[in-house]
Amino acid sequence: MQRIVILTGAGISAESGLGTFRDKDGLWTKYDLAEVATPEGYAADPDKVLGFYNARRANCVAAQHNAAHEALARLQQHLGANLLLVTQNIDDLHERGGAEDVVHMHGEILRASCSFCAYRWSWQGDMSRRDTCPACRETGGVRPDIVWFGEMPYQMERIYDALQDCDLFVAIGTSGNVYPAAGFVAEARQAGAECLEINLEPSDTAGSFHRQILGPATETVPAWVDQVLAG
Ligand code: BJW
Repeated sequence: MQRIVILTGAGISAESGLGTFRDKDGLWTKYDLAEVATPEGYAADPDKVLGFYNARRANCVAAQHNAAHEALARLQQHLGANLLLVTQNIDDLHERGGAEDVVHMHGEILRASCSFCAYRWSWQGDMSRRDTCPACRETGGVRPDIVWFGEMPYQMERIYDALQDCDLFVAIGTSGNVYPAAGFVAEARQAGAECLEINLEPSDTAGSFHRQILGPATETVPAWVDQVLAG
């Protein structure tokens, strides 16, 4: 059975109504990423950052997973440990679509972390500076469990191990702007994997892939999964 690593980005959740970052109406055209997605931005104005993620959390809860999330869950059920599903997305739409083991390399909006003791736990509803960490009991250090610019993404060792060992690397709905995720295609290719990009349009790293499937994820991903499952 072939070993596959799949990396997803904001494009897979776009048709669920969750905005992307760098498209025409993307989040980074409305917000300054240095203000809302860096530890320095959080230190300068925690209320602004918590408010930004409170709104994102509410949007995420209201969104529905789509046919692309469901198709990848179907593939995971078939391939089991031979598929590593890595997402840059902080939403839980892969899980709601039926996926069970998802690597959230940029964290999760439905989790919190403590700036003082690094404890991480599940979180529902709005977050404020008055919240207390259940582990160290300190108040004022609770933040969304999100990987901001300048912070180390989660589970990098597991991801790089899988990239070294896969037959096929597939990037879905990501623009290839943010590292280290943007470098995964080069890692996988160097290790001998076939590299496939599935996106609305060619990404910034399109030239590093062997081939592309272009179109909306809700159409292209289920069709591609059907092809893989048909052998
Ligand atoms: C569709 C579609 C449809 C639309 N169907 N497709 C200089 C050089 C190299 C690196 C650096 C550098 N300076 C700084 C860095 C490092 C920095 C970085 O990469 N900066 C860049 C801006 C250059 N990276 C970091 O700081 C990271 N940490 C790090 O590097 O640690 C050190 C390290 C060293 C060595 C090894 C490992 C680590 C941390 C990055 C954290 C990113 N955080 C964010 C925000 C937090 C989460 C949140 O608020 O939601 O994560 S940024 C934002 O971008 C978010 C996303 O996960 C991430 C990627 O975006 P994505 O998913 O690609 O979305 P878009 O909008 O860009 O693209 C959408 C795509 O979908 C498009 O292509 C559309 O066409 C497509 N699409 N509709 C199919 N219907």
